[in-house]
Amino acid sequence: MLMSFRWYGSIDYIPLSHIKQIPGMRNVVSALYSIPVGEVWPYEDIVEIKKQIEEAGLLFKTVESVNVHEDIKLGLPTRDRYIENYCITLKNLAKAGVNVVCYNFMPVFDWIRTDLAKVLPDGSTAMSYDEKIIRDLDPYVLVAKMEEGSNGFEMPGWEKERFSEIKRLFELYKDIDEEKLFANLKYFLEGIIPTAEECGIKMAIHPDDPPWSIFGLPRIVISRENLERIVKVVASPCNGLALCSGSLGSNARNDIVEIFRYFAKMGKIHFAHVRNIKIEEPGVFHETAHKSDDSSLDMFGIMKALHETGYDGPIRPDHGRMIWGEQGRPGYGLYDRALGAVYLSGLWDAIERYSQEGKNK
Ligand SMILES: [Mn+2]
Repeated sequence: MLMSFRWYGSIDYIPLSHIKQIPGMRNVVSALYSIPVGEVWPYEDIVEIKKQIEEAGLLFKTVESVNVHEDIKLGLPTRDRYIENYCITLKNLAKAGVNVVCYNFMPVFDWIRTDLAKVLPDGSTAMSYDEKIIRDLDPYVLVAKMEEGSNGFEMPGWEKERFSEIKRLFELYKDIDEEKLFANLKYFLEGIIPTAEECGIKMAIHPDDPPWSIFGLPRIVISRENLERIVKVVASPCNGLALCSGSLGSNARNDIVEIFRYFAKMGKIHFAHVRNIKIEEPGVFHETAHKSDDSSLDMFGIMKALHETGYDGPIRPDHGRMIWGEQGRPGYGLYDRALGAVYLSGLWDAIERYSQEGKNK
């Protein structure tokens, strides 16, 4: 496995030199954050970020994410132009040595939390989600609340200037159900996978977070059945998953260890996000340390499933808590994610060593 760390480029307050000091850290996961969704990522800009990363002694093999333009998810006639741009971006990334590209297919919103700094018993803070807060909320009331700026809602990528666009998108999605969204994903994959094959990029779709419909918007990357349908709809070694334990695992019906084992065996895991969460009740969960004895997910089981199937792709700790007084981007501080990386590496080393000794007996 290739231990990796997400870095937000030059806008990230965490220097690459600190990331390099995390034991076992080899690869940086990043993106060109200043390019508007749908536009081509210029080769020169990709090379520039790669240069920074390599000068810090790290690799740049993994991109998260090349976001998918809303017109593609909506199936609008303008989608062909955006798919064309997406293919050019893939070619530019491949030319710069990137070989895994993560993306998601969530309508309107990326991941959502209802509290960015829930205080845990040990005094650390973590992001949490409570379906009860979202469930009865009219999207228009939500937008008004966000405009007020008076609550802890996190809608990544939605600056105030763009709130009017949310209203427009909700109108457009009125006619899009799960099947239509799936058909639009299929169209997208048929458009980009031949290019991915040609230039040697493994595409990795990230599960929806949380993995269920919100505000009446369809969500499809939510369960083992749906993941299987997605990897089979366009049969190609380049059509795979960014399997994320914390996202899929917030629905207790998703047996995470089993899902990791199943898709690892199929060779469909192109990128692994491994983190823990604690489900308090259905629809209510918070993020935790990666090693958490009272959490809901079996980290050892996940790592063992990856090891057993010879997983050699990128893996990263995912959201961390805020600890030791660190102030920063919720979920993306340095300290707890560094602890997470080392914990995952420790599990991996132990599994590796144990399996070697077993073979030598
Ligand atoms: Mn994730």
